[in-house]
Amino acid sequence: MSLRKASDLFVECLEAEGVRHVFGIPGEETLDLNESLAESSIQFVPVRHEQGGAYMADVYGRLTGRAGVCLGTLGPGAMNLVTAVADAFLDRAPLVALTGQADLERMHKESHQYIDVVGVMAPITKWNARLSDAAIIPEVVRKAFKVAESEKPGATQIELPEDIMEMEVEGEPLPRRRPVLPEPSARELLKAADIIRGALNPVALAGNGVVRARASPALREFTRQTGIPVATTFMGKGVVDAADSASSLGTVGLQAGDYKMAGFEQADVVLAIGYDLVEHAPKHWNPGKDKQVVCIDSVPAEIDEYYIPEVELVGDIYHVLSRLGEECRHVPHSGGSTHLNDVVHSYFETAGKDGHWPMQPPRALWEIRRALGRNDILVSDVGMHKLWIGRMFPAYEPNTVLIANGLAGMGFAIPAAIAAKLVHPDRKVIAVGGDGGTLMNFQELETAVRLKTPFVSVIWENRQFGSIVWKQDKKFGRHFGVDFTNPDFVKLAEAFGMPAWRCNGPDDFGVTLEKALEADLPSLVVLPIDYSIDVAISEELGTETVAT
Ligand SMILES: Cc1ncc(C[n+]2csc(CCOP(=O)(O)OP(=O)(O)O)c2C)c(N)n1
Repeated sequence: MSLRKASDLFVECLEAEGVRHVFGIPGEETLDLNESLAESSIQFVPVRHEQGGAYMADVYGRLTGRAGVCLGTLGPGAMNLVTAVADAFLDRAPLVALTGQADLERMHKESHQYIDVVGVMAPITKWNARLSDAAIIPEVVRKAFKVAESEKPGATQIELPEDIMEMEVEGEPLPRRRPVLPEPSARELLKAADIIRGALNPVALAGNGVVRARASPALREFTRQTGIPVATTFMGKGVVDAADSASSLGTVGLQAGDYKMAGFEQADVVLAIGYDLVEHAPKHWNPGKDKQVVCIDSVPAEIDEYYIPEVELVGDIYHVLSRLGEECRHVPHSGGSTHLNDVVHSYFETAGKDGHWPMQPPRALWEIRRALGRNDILVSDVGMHKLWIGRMFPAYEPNTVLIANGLAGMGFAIPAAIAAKLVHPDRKVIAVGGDGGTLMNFQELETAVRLKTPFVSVIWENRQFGSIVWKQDKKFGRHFGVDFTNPDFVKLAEAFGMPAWRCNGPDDFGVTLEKALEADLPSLVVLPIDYSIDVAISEELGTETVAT
């Protein structure tokens, strides 16, 4: 073991974890770390706001299953990370946040830029720690990655005091090991199979856990074997093929009415598979607390009075579904209703001919679907457009529609699209945002141009915080504090060195998208949007119960 600088050993530990990128902004207190990164195999990606870097790490983690890494300096840099670290925490994305810190000897007193960052981050991370001694670097790094990547994944944070990082130390990285998962006993499995075989109207609700476990093939096989159809949450989109109407009941989670229309009201047994309650509470689909719930997940179920499983099959979701499918070959009944899918798809399928201008969401989604292949990626920001995408956009494969549905913070889409393109350079990527959320992290378009990650940022422009207008109008019959003006987005994008277009009529959008997707640079398309039909579709489908 050779003596070297602590920051060098720290970076060696990151390399041993397979880290390829660190997204962030350096500071005076992270000088040694950045110097060590400069000599490493890791690409340091300077971003334009730490929040953007943390969202990139978050989505890198979602798509690869390996923790994405972001960096902020002490005080202000760390504070700028907070929103996106919280997003990774609630959306179960593996992420390791690195933050600089003052020397140990000035932390006990009033001191320039000193904030108790470990204290601030504690409630939004699964685990975090100060590197209080250079000798613990290998353990702390291994633990940060192990905890972030183990089910249910999420954010961890390591604080790096400046004086520790410049010390001399001996040590070696600890070896990586695959996270361990338990396995349900044969008794539990038979109990679940008995409940499912005895059900008159069984349905399945599949969430993000299926995506994380790469268990979509096992779920599709299970559905084929048993005939039990699947509704997905917003983050579960694509785990069953939306075009396979026999197995797919559509995407639920906008409102309680969605579940009724997908057949949950009649269901006596619900299989909750990789379902995270953070997306939409179980009281929306089990209001009478009368369903028998079979929970298939990677950790024991959360406590909720509307969610008391009869049996919990805890383990690797892929493996559990395969075993359960074997036990459930002869399920006499299957439940579910195609009504939700029928209503939503009838809007979608006729939308290609819709000539409204400004464009209404179904036509916009129809054009995007047409422009993308089945493995290409649509990223949604947060707002009214997310509700439309979540419910109406057909997804055929997991991780092809990226939605932040736990914390649901605006500003997600542009940095997320950059990370998606870094992970999948061969796929087309479109990011849809409102004119509110897009401007929150617009600055990362400079990062995208610099990295040459070509994706298309589509702004649905209505000069309002659309989803808040919608809710205020419903609750109070008027809206307030939600109107704004916009910069000329085309000129703004051009100033970033990107091609950009504004659509001036309904037939412009499809043609412009095709052109934009051909570009080898990031590009931007402004689409004037008209949200007025949303009320009609909501009335038909019931009252909304989601917070955007
Ligand atoms: C960071 C953050 N701030 C506030 C909110 C609350 N919020 C949810 S949607 C929304 C409005 C979104 O407006 P816009 O981005 O223009 O999209 P639209 O609803 O018009 O599609 C707001 C303010 C949030 N989710 N995240």
